[in-house]
Amino acid sequence: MKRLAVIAAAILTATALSIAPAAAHATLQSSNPAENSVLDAAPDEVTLTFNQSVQSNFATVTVVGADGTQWAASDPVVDGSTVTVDLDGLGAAGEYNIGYRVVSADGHPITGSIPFQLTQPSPTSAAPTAPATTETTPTAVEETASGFPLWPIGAAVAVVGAAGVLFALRKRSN
Ligand SMILES: [Cu+2]
Repeated sequence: MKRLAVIAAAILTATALSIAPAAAHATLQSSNPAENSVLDAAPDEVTLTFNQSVQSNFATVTVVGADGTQWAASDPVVDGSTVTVDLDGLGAAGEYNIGYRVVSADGHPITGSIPFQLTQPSPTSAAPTAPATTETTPTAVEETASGFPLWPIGAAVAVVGAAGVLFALRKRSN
């Protein structure tokens, strides 16, 4: 009877060990932005947190807008159980989707998607954010509100003025 108990224990242990790897692959625990979250500004980065370390290679993370534009601004960085990708702003307000594929420590690929919403259009760093400088002043001077260019009038005034000066100088030298 004692031998039977030992065999039974051995079988149970073997069964438990053979099941364990199948249950051991990583699963997504949380993310930032969170699934179905509603944001009024683009985050600086997207972070995915798994319940265990994932392999540092083979990770892909995409951040895609409703029009298919890709917004991830870096390769994913794997640090143990977290995977991070930079964002350089987002686009129009609307639906976005974080897609990920990582390989867990047991070799199984883990894929998923995390939708979230942006309520305000996001300026990217490529958009001009600097305050207006004197560079924009000539445009403001040369054009009326309707966009009619005033520079020909300015040029005509300058030509007439120069002619007047030349005439005056010539008259004085005579
Ligand atoms: Cu697995």
